Amino acid sequence: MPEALLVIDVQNDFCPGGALAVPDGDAIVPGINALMAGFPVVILTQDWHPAGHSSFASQHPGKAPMELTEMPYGPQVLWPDHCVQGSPGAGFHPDLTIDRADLILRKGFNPAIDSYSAFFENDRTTPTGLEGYLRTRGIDRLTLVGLATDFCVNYSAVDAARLGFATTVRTDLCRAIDFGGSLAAAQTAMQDAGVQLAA
Ligand code: VGL
Ligand code: ZN
Repeated sequence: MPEALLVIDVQNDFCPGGALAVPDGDAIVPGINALMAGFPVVILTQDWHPAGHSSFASQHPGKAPMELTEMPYGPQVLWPDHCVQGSPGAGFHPDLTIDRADLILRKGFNPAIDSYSAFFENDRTTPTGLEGYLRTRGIDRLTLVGLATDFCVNYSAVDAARLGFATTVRTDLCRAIDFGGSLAAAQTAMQDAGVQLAA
């Protein structure tokens, strides 16, 4: 059965100079491009928020970016405005090879719910459709790379493993935001879910 490479959120806003820059986020692009050559299926994800998204601190008076708030679906980190639909920051890093992608999956478009995972929104129940796409194509193994290790890569990998996909994260081709212990927590969560961490 084929294996897919899932490239998470390699977008301008998560790279140096972007609105939610991940340190060294652009350093992984050449390695990801090279890795694509070995996979029969390549899927890209794109964080894709409407302006005024509920995960933006700007929508919560008195709150600053990186503070926590309580949403109907649970705790939510509040972010700087980022990856607004159609903005340059939402675009893929210009050096990322996007032509190899069979599918570009957008997520985070629901104004009321964030979506770190490529499989489920942050209510942990609303599906994005990716599971059905993979299963109907007969894909049962996934390798994940991209940004950020501790948020969208972590949530996507944990969901993938829980759904029964044999899941590997190439940590050398990921970079983390890493605040408040988020990277260590993500590593534990991925290991506990049975995700293979490889470098
Ligand atoms: C991400 C925070 C907010 C990510 C997306 O791609 O890891 N992090 N939106
Ligand atoms: Zn986002």
